[in-house]
Amino acid sequence: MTIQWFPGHMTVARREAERAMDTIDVIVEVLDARVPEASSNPIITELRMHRRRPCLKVLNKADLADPAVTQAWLNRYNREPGVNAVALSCNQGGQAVKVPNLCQTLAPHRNSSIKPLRMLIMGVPNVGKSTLMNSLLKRRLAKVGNEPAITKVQQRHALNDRMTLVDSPGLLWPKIKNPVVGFLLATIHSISAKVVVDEELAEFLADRLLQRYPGLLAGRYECVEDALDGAGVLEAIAVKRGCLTKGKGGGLDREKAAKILLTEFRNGTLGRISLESPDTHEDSL
Ligand SMILES: Nc1nc2c(ncn2[C@@H]2O[C@H](COP(=O)(O)OP(=O)(O)O)[C@@H](O)[C@H]2O)c(=O)[nH]1
Ligand SMILES: [Mg+2]
Repeated sequence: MTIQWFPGHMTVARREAERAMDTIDVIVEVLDARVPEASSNPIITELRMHRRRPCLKVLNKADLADPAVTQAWLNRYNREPGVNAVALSCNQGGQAVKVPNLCQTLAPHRNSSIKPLRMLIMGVPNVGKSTLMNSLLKRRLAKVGNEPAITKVQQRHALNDRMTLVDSPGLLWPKIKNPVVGFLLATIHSISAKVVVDEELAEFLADRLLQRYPGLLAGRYECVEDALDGAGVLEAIAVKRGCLTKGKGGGLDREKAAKILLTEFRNGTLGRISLESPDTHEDSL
């Protein structure tokens, strides 16, 4: 699977991001803590390196990720020059308030009303950029939704008299060559369901879960002994949850089972799960 697309607003978003970087001091790159590397957009890295902008990596949705793995990612990112990393759940009361101070340490010279600290929020779709923005501004400005690409315009807001924030639309890169990265992005709903088939995606997820968290699968779906691969896991879910296709002698409804697995992963019902670790991650190019 090579995911290739050129939706107009993504191209525009890249150009706008490039321009926005000229007039900001720190990039706040929002990542999904369950897949921090797959949700790192190589275009953002390229643009910030080129413009020499420091970066705060926010590993968001940390409530859904495996805490030990998240810590390993933080250690790794905090070793990179010009980078700070923090794990957060932006949707939980007040956690986001740490963000401006962490940005300030990356650009200590920008701390007055004449030279305010200018922060730019970036990231792929659905990682929680609008949620972070709203939490910092303590009001509902940006639309929040568990669907890709809801934010479409760039907006600048004053946080206080020494700090400003710019929101930017979800930015993906035009050609995702590594199929695993494509699947990981679809798993966190960064790529829309129209591009990837649920059944194929759920099978990929089940395979990964068998490798990384077999105990969670066994506990929830009682499926480890007879399910040795992803397809087997989906069948076991279909049996356990009574997913049957309509009609005479109805067979197992694998699509319904796929949706159950995806939903229970995405909303955390299955447990706290990280789909990649610093020593096993995929190359996002
Ligand atoms: N569990 C969890 N969900 C979150 C968190 N932050 C955001 N979300 C949810 O993730 C979805 C996408 O958030 P949104 O802010 O619209 O993402 P954006 O596309 O990057 O702007 C929404 O359903 C949010 O409620 C978090 O820290 N934990
Ligand atoms: Mg948004």
